Parts: sequence; structure tokens; C-alpha cells
Amino acid sequence: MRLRSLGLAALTGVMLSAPMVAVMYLADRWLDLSFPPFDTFDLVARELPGPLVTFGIDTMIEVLMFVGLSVKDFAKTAEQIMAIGGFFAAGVVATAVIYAIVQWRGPELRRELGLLFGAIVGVPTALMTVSITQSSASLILVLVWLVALFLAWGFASVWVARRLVLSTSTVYESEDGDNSVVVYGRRQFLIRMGAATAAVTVAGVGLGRVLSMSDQSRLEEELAAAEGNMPGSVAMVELPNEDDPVKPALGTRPEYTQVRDHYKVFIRSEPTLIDGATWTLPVVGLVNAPTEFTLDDLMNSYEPRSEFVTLSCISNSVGGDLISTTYWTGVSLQDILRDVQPSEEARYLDITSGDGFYETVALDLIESDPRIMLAYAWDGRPIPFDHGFPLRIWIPDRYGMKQPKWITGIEVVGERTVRDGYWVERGWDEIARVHGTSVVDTVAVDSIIGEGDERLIPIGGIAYAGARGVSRVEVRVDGEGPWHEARLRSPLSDTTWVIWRYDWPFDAGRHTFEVRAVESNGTPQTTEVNPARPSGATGIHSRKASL
Ligand SMILES: Nc1nc2c(c(=O)[nH]1)N[C@H]1C(S)=C(S)[C@@H](COP(=O)(O)O)O[C@H]1N2
Ligand SMILES: [Mo]
Repeated sequence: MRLRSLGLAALTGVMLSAPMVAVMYLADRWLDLSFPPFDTFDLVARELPGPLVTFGIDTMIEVLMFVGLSVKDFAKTAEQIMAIGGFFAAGVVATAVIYAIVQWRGPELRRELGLLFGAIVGVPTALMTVSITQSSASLILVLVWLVALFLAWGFASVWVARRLVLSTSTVYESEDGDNSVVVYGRRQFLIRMGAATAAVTVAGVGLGRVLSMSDQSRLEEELAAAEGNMPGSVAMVELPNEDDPVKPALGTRPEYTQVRDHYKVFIRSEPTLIDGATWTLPVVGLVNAPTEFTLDDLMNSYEPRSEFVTLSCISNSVGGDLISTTYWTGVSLQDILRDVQPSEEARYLDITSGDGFYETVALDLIESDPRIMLAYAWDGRPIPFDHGFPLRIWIPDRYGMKQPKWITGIEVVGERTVRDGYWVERGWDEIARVHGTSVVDTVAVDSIIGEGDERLIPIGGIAYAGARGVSRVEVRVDGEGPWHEARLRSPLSDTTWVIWRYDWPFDAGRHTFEVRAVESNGTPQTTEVNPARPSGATGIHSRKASL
């Protein structure tokens, strides 16, 4: 009996929470009324202690790698599933509690009490949502909508629970008062309820998805409009090292990452959408000439700078895929600073982003490196929405965590008012200089060169040492014997990864191939094994192959 109650309570929870989440989703895609599962998840992720969040992210990355999924492709989806799953589970539990109360109080419990339950759960959830939402709709509207939805959910929960509980404890009365006739038994009721809620859920999700897709194509158009006189994809034209005699071993990752394949990391469940037409960049604070730049100012009033750039996430594991290379175009921050004229006491830029992210950059660093840029194009096109449209910073030699995307404001501050960046506050390295690293991408068993005793197996991959460059890459077989020098392909720029290749004399059997790199100034890559936290993973990468 108790087990049956529990089952009915859970069923009520599923029947009421699933359509609620679906309707939330639809309202968000249609009218931009926020999606509380993502917003509350993002809020919790922001407010939880840094180590706990990092532990969560690390665990997720490990699970993905363990089951053989690409971290780059699935991390965000996994997060979204956790967000929706968690919200839904909380909804089921809340409904089950309501069910239990109804069962406990029996018929005395007034139906209107459902509204109170709805308010108890809904008001905090709605407030949490509006505190972090990126919705373009009025916050009052979002608040009213969500509270109303929760009131309906609470009311429906009590109504359904009453219907289920009372039909077990009393003889159900038909409308004409003849209590020997059961009009709808519990089974029929459940079937009807189940069908109705399933229909709402499927319709909500389906319609939401359709709207989401049409939104996507509208955004594509907006991006194309922002393209203006940008040169267009450089991936389509010749890369600077096209003629290099060292060709990548078959299976080496592409040297130039297609923008759609570039890894993505951001703190929210969804990318932040900024309207480029109305966006401006205020540069204020300790400056003599505070200025509000438009995208057009940045693109047309300053000499554009372009560079092939390899960007890596500090969470990337040794050999991981949170690292990519594309062609960045923007304006040197030195040029901007020359015009806004920082005052005597100015020491740092405090950069804020549309998603609530922030970082600090020392003026000394900017003065020492004209390459540090505010970038508005990737691969000759506006930066995609997921990668920070309309503006992001590039700082050579630093992990991605130091480099805000979706920049919405810059304040020049002094020593006393400077704050740590978003991830620095959460325990990650303050400098976040990239570590030298090298990876065996492939042991190209299918492209053996030569014949007989002269057969060679191409082995290859990447090596990366930020803006320091790579001078040498070495490969060792089966953990013993000499390190063999690999050939290096000339990199796309001084700050990108280098493709290396070593043609190894064929030897049948199962072998392990290790790789290590030396930076341009002669410093060997750290071989000590360190986890990503707090300052980036280090260690030797190896790959096994059977020949
Ligand atoms: N505004 C904002 N900027 C951000 C982040 C973010 O979450 N929000 N993530 C940072 C991190 S941790 C990395 S690794 C890079 C990733 O850039 P990408 O997604 O374009 O590859 O962006 C950085 N800049
Ligand atoms: Mo990152």
C-alpha cells in the first residue's frame, strides 16, 4: 500500500513537472521568457564555492572521457541535461510532497491550498531566475509569467493528488449521487492525465525546437549583416605554410580549426546573445578621455591586426580537445589606450562581459605587447555568437580563462580597486600562462611508407608553448631507449601550435609512443604530471598502437 502511494506520488510528479518544463521551454523560445532550469543551474554554479564547481566540471570531463565522448562536443550538452534533469527531479519531489500532504490531510485539505504550494515553490524559483536571466523581455513580465505557471502547477498538483488519494479512501461518487457507480476509475483517470500531459510535453518541446531553429537562422542573418566589409574566410584561401615540405601524418588534427569545430567554453548553459547594432563599448574609469566605441568605430577607425592564434582552455587535459586554432582580427589595445589616455594612477583594465564574466588585465602587460587585441573577427567573419560576438580580447600566452568574450564594458582601475577575475576568484591561477605541451594525435598504421625492411610509420601530432614557440619535438618508443627528433612543420604563426611528424621504422607488435617538446628558448616541457587545476595540466602524452 505504501509502495503504491509512493508510486502514485511519483507519477503525479512526472505528469505535472514534465509539461511544466516543456511549457517553460516553449515560452522561452517563443517569447524569450527565460528557461528556469538553465537559469537556476547557472546561478547555483556561480554561487557555489569554486572548488566544488571545479570538482563537478572535472568529474564531468572524466566521465565523458571514460565513456569515450569528445569533451569539446558533449560537455555543454551534458551540463544542459544535468540542468534540466535536476530541475525536473526537483519538480517531481515537490509534487510528491504535495501528494503526501494531501494523503495525510485527506478530504479536509482545501483545493485552494495548491495555490499556496505553487507560490512557496514558484516565488523563489522565479526570483532566482530573474536575478540571472538574459531575457530581453521585461523582468516583471518574466516574474509574473513564472509565478502564474507555478500557481497553476501547485493547483493542479493538489487537484490530481486529491483525485487519486480520494478514490482510494472513499467510494467515488458519480455526479448523480449514486455512489455505486464509479464514473472514472483511477486507472482511467491516470490514462487520461498521462495522455494529456504527454501531449502538452511533446507539443511544447516540439514547437520550442522549431522556434529555436528559426531563431538560429535569424541570428545567422544578423551575423552576415555584421560582416560588412570583412574579408571572409581565410580557411578558403592559402595558409602561410602551404608549401612546407613537412606534411602532417595522416590522422593529425587539422592544423587550422574550422570555426564550427572550435572548442567552446562558457559559464552559462547557453551562449550569450548580443545585438551588434545597439551594442557599444564604454571605456571609462581612470582615463582622461572616456569613450563609447561602436563596433563600426573599432572596425573602421583603427588599423586592423590579424594573427593565427591557438587558444587553449586551462581545463584541457594533456592530449585533450579543448584547444583550437583560427585566425583572429581586431584592434590593438595599445591603440585604444592611446586614445582614451589612462591617467597616472591607472594600472588595470577591468573587463566585464554580457554573461556576468569578468577579468583584469594589467596595463603594463598591454604596454609590453602590441599583439593584445580586442578581436571582432574570426576567420575573416564576425565572431560567432557562441564565441563572444561582437568583441573578445586576445592575450598571447594565456589560457582562455583570462580572455573575456562578449565584452560589454571596460573600466580602467588603479591598484586599490582591482579585483580578481571570475575563475581566479574560484581558485584558478592568476596568471594562467599556458604550459608547453605536446600530443601524439596519430600513429598512422594505414599509411606505411616504403617496402620490405625499409618501411616507416608516420607518427604525428601537435606541440604548443603559447607565444614562446616550440623549437624541438622528440618521440620515444616503449618507454626506453633514445628520444628521436621529430620534424616540425613551420607553424601558422609565432603563437600557434606546431604540427610535428616522426617517421618511425616499422616494428610489428604493440607499442607505446611518447612525445615531449622543447620551447624556443630551450626550456623543456614540464614532464611532471599535474592536474588541470589550478594552473593547467602538465605531463607527457602517449599513445599505444598495435602494428
Ligand atoms: N564572457 C566570457 N568569456 C569567456 C568565458 C566565459 O565563460 N564567459 N570563458 C573563458 C574560457 S574558460 C575559455 S577557455 C575561453 C573559450 O573561448 P571559446 O569558447 O571561444 O573557445 O573563453 C573565455 N572567455
Ligand atoms: Mo577555459
